[in-house]
Amino acid sequence: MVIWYVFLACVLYGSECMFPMQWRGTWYQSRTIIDISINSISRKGTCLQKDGNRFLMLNNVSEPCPFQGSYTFTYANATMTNLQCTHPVSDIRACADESKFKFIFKHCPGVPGTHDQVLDFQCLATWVNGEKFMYGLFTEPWMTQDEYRYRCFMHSFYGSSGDMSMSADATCQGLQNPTLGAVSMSFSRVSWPRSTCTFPRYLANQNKWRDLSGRIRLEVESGLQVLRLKERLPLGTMMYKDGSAVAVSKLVLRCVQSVGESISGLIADFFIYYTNDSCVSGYQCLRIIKRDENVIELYVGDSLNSTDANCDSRQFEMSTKYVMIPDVNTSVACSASQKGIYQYMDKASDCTGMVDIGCTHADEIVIETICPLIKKSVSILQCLQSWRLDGKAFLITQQPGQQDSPAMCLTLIETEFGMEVQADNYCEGDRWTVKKKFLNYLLYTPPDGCPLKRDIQSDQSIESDRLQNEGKAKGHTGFAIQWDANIGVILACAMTVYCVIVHR
Ligand SMILES: *[C@@H]1O[C@H](CO)[C@@H](O)[C@H](O)[C@H]1NC(C)=O
Ligand SMILES: *[C@@H]1O[C@H](CO)[C@@H](O)[C@H](O)[C@H]1NC(C)=O
Ligand SMILES: *[C@@H]1O[C@H](CO)[C@@H](O)[C@H](O)[C@H]1NC(C)=O
Ligand SMILES: *[C@@H]1O[C@H](CO)[C@@H](O)[C@H](O)[C@H]1NC(C)=O
Ligand SMILES: CC(=O)N[C@H]1CO[C@H](CO)[C@@H](O)[C@@H]1O
Repeated sequence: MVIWYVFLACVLYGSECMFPMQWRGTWYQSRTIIDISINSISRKGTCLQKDGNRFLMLNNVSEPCPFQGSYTFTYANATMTNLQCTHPVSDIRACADESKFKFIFKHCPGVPGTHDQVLDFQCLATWVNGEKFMYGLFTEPWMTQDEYRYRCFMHSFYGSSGDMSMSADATCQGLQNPTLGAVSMSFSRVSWPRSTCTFPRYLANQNKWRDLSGRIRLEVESGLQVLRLKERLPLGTMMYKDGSAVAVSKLVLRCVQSVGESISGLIADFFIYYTNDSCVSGYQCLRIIKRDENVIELYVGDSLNSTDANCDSRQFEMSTKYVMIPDVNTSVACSASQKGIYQYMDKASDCTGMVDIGCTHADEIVIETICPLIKKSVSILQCLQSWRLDGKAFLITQQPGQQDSPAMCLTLIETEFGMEVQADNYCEGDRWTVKKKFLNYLLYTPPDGCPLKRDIQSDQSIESDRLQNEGKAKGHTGFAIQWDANIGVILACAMTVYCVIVHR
């Protein structure tokens, strides 16, 4: 994950990092413009170290740390004394993001140079040059000067213990071996809780999953004992070389114990050990519901103040819910719903129009909207998943050609008035708890399937003429619309529904 533009020496010698005067300015390089300032090059990063004519460039993008997990450690601050700070012991806490951890240094009474301090650390590079090195920065906001933030480490981890020495400044000078540096630390690993379970096998049918917002990714580690929820950085913040967005771990979930009865294999509850983005670890409950082969719901419960594997429904009342689908770039036929061209009424506005499900393209829904004041608009949705459950059809849809964009879940329910269509983010269109609905339509009459040959242009004008000429709205508690004989007379009570436009 590192992009080092390194013309570099592995062992670094400190010197002021400035580019030669004749380099500075704006340059034209293979059809792009690059700016070179006193110490940075656009698109490459900031100069960290200079060694003769070689420059070590730092880019924001980080690298997994060479050791993972949580440790306790004792340390000596050689700038002050050779005494070890052993009581109390200090800690290294794991964070969800493998490129970060948290140092918790403790003050030992009577040992000079020891202080209570909590320091977040980020690994930027690792290399081997005889000894193993790690380079990174303390990300505490109050540390403003780079000389204090950047440090070099020499480390040696073996089994459940290890040694690491830290440099006195931002260079790697003065590190002699993993037990001899300005600060030297001696580690003991804190093991993860013992696991007696694996997550459901179908999670591994897909390499990666995404949620409907498009921001959250789920990665399943081989062995099915660890799940990683990653959040995609806002577009443009950081990109990999291939142009895909960078996602950072927000939450790591380790299976500890399977709990409760699995209802027909569709609902599974787990007692898990989590590590979150604030480098806090603890226990919580996780419910995984399989809605379809390629559609799962995750309910992540609150942190538990207990190590008892007790996950009843109460643990999920306040939980965070994610609907996940495979993170792939393919669409499916919108087959859960009957194909056809339907007339519709928008229950949240005065707009009406036509919905073409699967006629133009099997994997597409085309919505043509006519509103009193605005001229006709057409929107296209592509089906990513399509399934039926309890007589309802569910379609997860997205605008075509935008893989990372938010997806909507359409719920289609047959009623005596027609087919209710609602859209939301959680496939809860059939539940009363839904707060945000993106659309709420009533579709009329079973269609005659798809026309054999559909000329969209002429169809559009015929349909829109008919809507304008023959559609008559009458007042009723809500309102009722009378259509021509082909369609039949259908009454619809409009409910009070509000429509929230997708934000973010
Ligand atoms: C080591 O001692 C120096 C001088 O007191 C102090 O500035 C530094 O923070 C100490 N290092 C650690 C890791 O406590
Ligand atoms: C991590 O978990 C702790 C304990 O539950 C919580 O207080 C904290 O807000 C969590 N951090 C994040 C970023 O979710
Ligand atoms: C959590 O557990 C600790 C130790 O048993 C107890 O002291 C604390 O009061 C508990 N906190 C809550 C919110 O239950
Ligand atoms: C996804 O599919 C679209 C259209 O087929 C294509 O243009 C795009 O490059 C694909 N994206 C990825 C990441 O494969
Ligand atoms: C601050 C900085 O140098 N950011 C760069 C990190 O790397 C990406 C990809 O190479 C660049 O696009 C950023 O400008």
